[in-house]
Amino acid sequence: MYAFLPGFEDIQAEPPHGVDPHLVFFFDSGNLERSGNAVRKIASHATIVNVDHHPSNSRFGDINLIDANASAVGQMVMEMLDHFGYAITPTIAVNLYVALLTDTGGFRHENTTPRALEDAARLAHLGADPGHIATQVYKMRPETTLKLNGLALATMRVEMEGRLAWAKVTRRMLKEANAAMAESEGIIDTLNSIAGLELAILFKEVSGELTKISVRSRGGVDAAALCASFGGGGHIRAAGAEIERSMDEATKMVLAAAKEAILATSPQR
Ligand SMILES: [Mn+2]
Repeated sequence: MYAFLPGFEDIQAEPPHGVDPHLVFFFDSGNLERSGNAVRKIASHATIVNVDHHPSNSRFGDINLIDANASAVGQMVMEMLDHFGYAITPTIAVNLYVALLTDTGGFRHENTTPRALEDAARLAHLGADPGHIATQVYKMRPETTLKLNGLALATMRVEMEGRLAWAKVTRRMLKEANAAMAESEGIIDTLNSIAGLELAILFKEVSGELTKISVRSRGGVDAAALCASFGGGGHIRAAGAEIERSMDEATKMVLAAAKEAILATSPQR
């Protein structure tokens, strides 16, 4: 999906062999775990710079730059480039624009602030093409993704008089749709488009003992707090967690906690 980004081919999942970095930057990572396997290869003598906008950031760096008011970490990178006097080239502008576009849900989430739109306009002036980028980001889905969406949405349940909606993605569905789990990314936002909804939850069956959840809140529930009670985190409106339980067990636990959280807030309508 993001292979069109200039420089994408230079990204490596792990540091090259024999390289012992003394300075490591983390971007948009609320905790060390979220950064994957490569983290284990970073020696303890390395200086870690943690650049993030998640309020729940665990401040794992030696230097922590946390701006919860930034809509995207890309904006913080923009500020850093300005501060240190680096020019924003068209290549950089495209990458930063995509950061802003995707972290604001296509300029639709609550974090679509005047500053986000101003930064986006500046990046458009500097060489990012909004129409072209939107096509690359939002209109390049393989058929398998839509097939998986259809299978998952068929499991949708709406409860609590329309306040809560949830659905599942199982390994069986992945097989049937010939899709990868990463293709389930947009399903939670489709759930979250139901009129009057307060909380949307998607359960993803990674294995028999591991279930991932994605949560979106438009009501009084703090999605990050709900996910934190299952070892996860994120933003108030969008959060997630990885739960070392089967799909059935995780579904029961999370739905019970979600209903309790919804009842603890006053109805939105
Ligand atoms: Mn982000």
